[in-house]
Amino acid sequence: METHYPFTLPPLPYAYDALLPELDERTMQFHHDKHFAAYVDNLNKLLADCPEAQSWPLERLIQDWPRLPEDIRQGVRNNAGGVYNHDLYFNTLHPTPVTSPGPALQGAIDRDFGGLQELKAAMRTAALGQFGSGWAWLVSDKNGRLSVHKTPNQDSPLPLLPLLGCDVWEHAYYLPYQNRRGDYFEAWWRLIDWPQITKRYEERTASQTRYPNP
Ligand code: MN3
Repeated sequence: METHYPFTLPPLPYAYDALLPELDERTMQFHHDKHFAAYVDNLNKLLADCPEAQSWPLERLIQDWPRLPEDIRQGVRNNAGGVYNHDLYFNTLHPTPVTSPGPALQGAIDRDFGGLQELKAAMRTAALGQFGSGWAWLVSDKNGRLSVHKTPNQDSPLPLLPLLGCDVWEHAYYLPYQNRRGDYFEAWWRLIDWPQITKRYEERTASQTRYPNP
């Protein structure tokens, strides 16, 4: 992912049918090629006439959108969030996932939740409890302490670092699961790329210089 404008759509890191049977090819095509692509295109259009924000990293756009001109503020909030969230979402799923975190992350999960099944229960509560469109998140603070959150729309938990995000917009699951968000959550959980999440966590705890540090 580019660090600033102009943003381009990263390719899906696996085949469209690679996540079957949990997520089908058509869902992945629409989710990546239409929804994710639209967030990238819309963000670029909004920033095209705003030179002062073209050098801003994506993470700054997500956090400092209230400083932008009023006519693009809400659009940047929605679409910068959409770009960041979907980049994370597709990169934290895997066709043949390793189902357990590495030692550093597992230790933090045990400390902060009591275990992986307790983390899963907290994520499920957040995912199913988000009214309407939004996300459930596993995040790390700057000291490596973990917590679970939910956000509406494409809002981000930044500056808390998102390690893992469950997209609960209907476009993420409606074709295969219709109204059964809980079934989608269980399928999504089976696809989590724990080595990738562990790497993200270790980078976070190794370096506390990430912008902007809470
Ligand atoms: Mn989505």
